[in-house]
Amino acid sequence: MSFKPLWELRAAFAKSLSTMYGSEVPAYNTLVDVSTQVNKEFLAVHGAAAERLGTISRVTAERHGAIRVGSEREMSQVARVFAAFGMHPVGFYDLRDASSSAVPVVSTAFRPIDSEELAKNPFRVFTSMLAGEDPRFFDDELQAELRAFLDKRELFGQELLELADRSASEGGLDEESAQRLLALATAAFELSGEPVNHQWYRRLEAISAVAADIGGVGSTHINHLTPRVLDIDDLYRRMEALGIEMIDEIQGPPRWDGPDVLLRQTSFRALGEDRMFLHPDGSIKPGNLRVRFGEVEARGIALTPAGRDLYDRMVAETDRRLKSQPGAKRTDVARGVWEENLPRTEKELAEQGLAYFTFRLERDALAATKLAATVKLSELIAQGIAVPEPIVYEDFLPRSAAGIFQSNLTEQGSKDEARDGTNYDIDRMSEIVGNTVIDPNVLYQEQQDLSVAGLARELGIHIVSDAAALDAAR
Ligand code: OOG
Ligand code: NI
Repeated sequence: MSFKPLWELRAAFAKSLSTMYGSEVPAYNTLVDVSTQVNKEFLAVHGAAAERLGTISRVTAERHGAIRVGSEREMSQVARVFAAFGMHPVGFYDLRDASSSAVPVVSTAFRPIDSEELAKNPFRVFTSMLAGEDPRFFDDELQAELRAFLDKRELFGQELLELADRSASEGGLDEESAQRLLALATAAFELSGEPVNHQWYRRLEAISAVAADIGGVGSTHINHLTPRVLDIDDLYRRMEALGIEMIDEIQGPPRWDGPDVLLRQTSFRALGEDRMFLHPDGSIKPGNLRVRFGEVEARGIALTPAGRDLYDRMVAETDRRLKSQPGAKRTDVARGVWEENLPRTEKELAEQGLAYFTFRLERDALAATKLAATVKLSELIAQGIAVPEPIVYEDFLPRSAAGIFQSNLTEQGSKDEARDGTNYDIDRMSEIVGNTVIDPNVLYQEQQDLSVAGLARELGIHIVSDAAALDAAR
């Protein structure tokens, strides 16, 4: 019987969720069709340059999903499910303070971590956990009720968890077990038809719609599944032309004529969906909930911590200018800030250590130079000997994530700012998940270092970073 390795399981899982989500949220299919069309045309116009941040086959199949769970127990279980597909926790996001509305969650993303696995299929799931003990949102009484409600429900059955553990430890599954794993895992993320307890849901909703979506129902569900596009501005226009109302703007960096960095995202608002509600008098009546939406994204180059600092400063500068220019469009203001501050070429980004790259040796440039035994990476780049090839950003942005949550809320909810929040950080999240939550920068840096080491071998020299050269000179 044929054996399915993790990456094949992961690709099949993304596909199976996509089919399921498309049947539940038909506008998602439109989004995927338009994305595919945009990518095809972009490739036709730009040729090989279109594939600098991933091959067209990777990009076409590329999705990220988002789910929300209620408790530490559920978080540790979902981690086991994702491990079955070679998806590991990367990055920590605290959305509680990243938004003006009440978004009481802390998050990580499960994704493949090495470059070959990412190239085969990069499926990732942004996974949020309700911060149910945070007193700014939930008083003692509600905390206890939430705990009791969440302790009783079972999101992932024993058979699913056992199959998942086997897949993770054996690096895949036989065909028959693989089919079973896929069916059970997909079903675990389907919207449940079970009636929603009206009183309980609305009580949580008064505090936070996100809390109600997570803790007000008996199961979890994928709340969006995001395709990747090569030209998000083009996609945005086409969706609006089709009469699908998009949120006001594209989040993240503005469009400009320099390199695309990090992540740009936009979405259409959650659509009203019919759901059945159980009322206190025992009657079951139809109602309507808005929880699931459609998001799309364009990915750029991963930034180093120095590049990320610059990015954060540019965002702050954009905010500052917007305050003094009411009525101006954020993206226009941001473009001006970008043009003043961000290098316009990949080569400069690499030379200044602002973004992550792998490097290709350009032998022609070598002929003109005599290299010393130890050379700074930035010099090799400047001389055109090390040609930078971008490493794509595989992660998320807290501000955009908060914006995505927020754009789908009708009510602000409530938050008691006078109280101290529960402490969560990447280490605490690792304990909860039951595995180390990896710092994404460590992964990008490793990929870059490996490439630089290969280059050094080819050239028979030592290559040092600018920081290391500075240290040595001291
Ligand atoms: C997750 C929102 C974050 C993104 O792309 O930033 C996210 C959620 O709505 O549960 O998916
Ligand atoms: Ni998303």
